[in-house]
Amino acid sequence: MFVVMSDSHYDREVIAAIKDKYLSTATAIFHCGDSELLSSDKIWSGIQVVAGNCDDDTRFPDFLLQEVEGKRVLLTHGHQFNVGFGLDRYSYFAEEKEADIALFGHIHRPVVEKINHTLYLNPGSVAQPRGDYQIKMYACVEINEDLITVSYKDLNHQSIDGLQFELLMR
Ligand SMILES: [Mn+2]
Repeated sequence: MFVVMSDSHYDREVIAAIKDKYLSTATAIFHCGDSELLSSDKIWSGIQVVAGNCDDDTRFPDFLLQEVEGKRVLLTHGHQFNVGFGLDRYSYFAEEKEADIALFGHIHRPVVEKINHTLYLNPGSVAQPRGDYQIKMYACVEINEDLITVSYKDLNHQSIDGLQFELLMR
């Protein structure tokens, strides 16, 4: 199981709380950018993080590609691919990188969408939710060979109704 959060926008405590809960059990913890913290902050030890459009610190990477539980996981904020207008541009990049799972943030809304052989996942925002779900949230991803389970959680770590997904990836 790995954990994905995004768009914490200065809320350092929420990152610390999620990290404390999962650091010893998760295979990875991802943050999709717009933390507005420094890249040198100790909070990032044990967390993979990328640059968001609101991050002033230019030392965050624009994207990361990491193998987790046998899957190629791509991490980026998404603003550079205009994800607010759909996943077309991001999907070109993700397919070029041969990503199995492509994470992104920026829109502050939960998204789970399979396009071709790649799963696109936005964990929502842990600080400033927008859209239909006005809930601060993050996502837990479980991999069982071809079956991927995505469970969105609120900040009490409870599963959110309507935001539980099982996807068969082939
Ligand atoms: Mn943001």
